Amino acid sequence: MSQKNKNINPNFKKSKRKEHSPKLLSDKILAGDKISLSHALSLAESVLEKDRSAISTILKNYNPSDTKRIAVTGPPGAGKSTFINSFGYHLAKLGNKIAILTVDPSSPQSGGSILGDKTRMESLINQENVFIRPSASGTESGGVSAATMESILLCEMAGYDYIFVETVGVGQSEVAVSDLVDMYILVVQPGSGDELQGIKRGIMELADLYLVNKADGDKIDLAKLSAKAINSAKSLMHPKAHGISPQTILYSSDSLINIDIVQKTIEDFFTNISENQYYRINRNNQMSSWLTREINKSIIETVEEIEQIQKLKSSLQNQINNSEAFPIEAGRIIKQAIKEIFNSTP
Ligand SMILES: Nc1nc2c(ncn2[C@@H]2O[C@H](COP(=O)(O)OP(=O)(O)O)[C@@H](O)[C@H]2O)c(=O)[nH]1
Ligand SMILES: [Mg+2]
Repeated sequence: MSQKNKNINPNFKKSKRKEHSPKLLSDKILAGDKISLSHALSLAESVLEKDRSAISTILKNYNPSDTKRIAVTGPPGAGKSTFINSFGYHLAKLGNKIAILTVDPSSPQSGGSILGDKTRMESLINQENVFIRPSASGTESGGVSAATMESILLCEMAGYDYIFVETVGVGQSEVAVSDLVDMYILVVQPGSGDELQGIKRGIMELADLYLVNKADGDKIDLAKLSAKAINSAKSLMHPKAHGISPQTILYSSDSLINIDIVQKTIEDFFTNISENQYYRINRNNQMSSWLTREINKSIIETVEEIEQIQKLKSSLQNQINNSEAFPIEAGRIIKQAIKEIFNSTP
C-alpha cells in the first residue's frame, strides 16, 4: 500500500451537497449570502442542462445597477493579483463591496497560479465586503465569456459594486474579457521595453489605464522609463471609442504610491463614460454579442443532435480524407441537408 493510501478513511462518505431550488438560491444571493453565491457560480460553470436552467431562472431576478466592471490584465508576474489585493483593500475600507473573479482558460495547467493568487490576496480574504472566486477550469458552458458574464451578473445580484476580473490565461482570455467589462487595466512591470514589445499591440490598444507596477526600491527609474515607452506607443494608437485618452500611472503594491491617483482616475473614467453614454452603449453591445454567441451555440447544438446530420458529417469527413471533396463543398451540402430537414418538419 502506498504511503498516500494510508491517509484515506475507508468509512468516509462524500457528503451530498444540498440542492437548493433556484428560487431559494436567488433569494439568498439577493440577500448577499456568499455561500449561495459560490454555489451559483459553480452552476454558471456547469454544462449540465439542469444547471443552465437554474442559472437562467436565478438571473430572472437580476436588476441592472451602476456597477464598475474592471478587467485587470497583463503578463504573468506583473503584479495583477497583488494590485487587486492592495487596491481592493483600499476600496473595501472605504465601504465598497468588491468581487474578484479570475478567468483562466488554461487552468488545468496553471492550477498553481490560482493557489498563488490566493496568497497574494491575503489582506482581502477576511474582509466581510469582499468576495474572491478563483475560477475553476469549468468554463466550457460557452467559453470563457458566457460563464464569466453570468458570474459577473450573479456577483452584482449579491450587491457587489466593484467587479474585478483578473485574466491569468494566455492572450485569448485578455481579448475575450474586454467584451465583459466597462474598463480595461493593463498592468506591466518595469522593464527594458522588450517586455512591452512582448505584449501584443491589440492588447495594448484595449487598455483604458496603464499601470506600471512595482515602482518601488531600485526599480523606480526603470518604471519611469517604461511609462515613457508606453506614452510614446500610445501616441500612435487609434483614439478610443469612448473618447477618453488612457492614463499611465506608476504604482507600487508595496509602497502604495499613487493609490489615490489610481482611484481618482478610475472614478473619473466611470463618471465620464456615464455622462457620454458609452457606459450604456458598451453594455448594450456586450449583451448583443452575448445574444449572438448563445444563439449560435444553440443552433449548433441542436443541429449536431440530428442523427441524419451526424451521418452526413462522417460521410463527408471520409470524402475529404479520400480527397474526394473539399470542406467548402461539404459546408454547402450540410446547409442544404439542414434546410431540407426543417422544410419537411410539419
Ligand atoms: N516590489 C514589488 N513587488 C511586487 C509588487 N506587486 C507584486 N509584486 C511581486 O511580484 C510577484 C508577482 O505578483 P502577482 O501579483 O502574483 O502577479 P500576477 O501574475 O500578475 O498576478 C510576486 O512575487 C509579488 O510579490 C510591487 O508593487 N512591488
Ligand atoms: Mg495573478
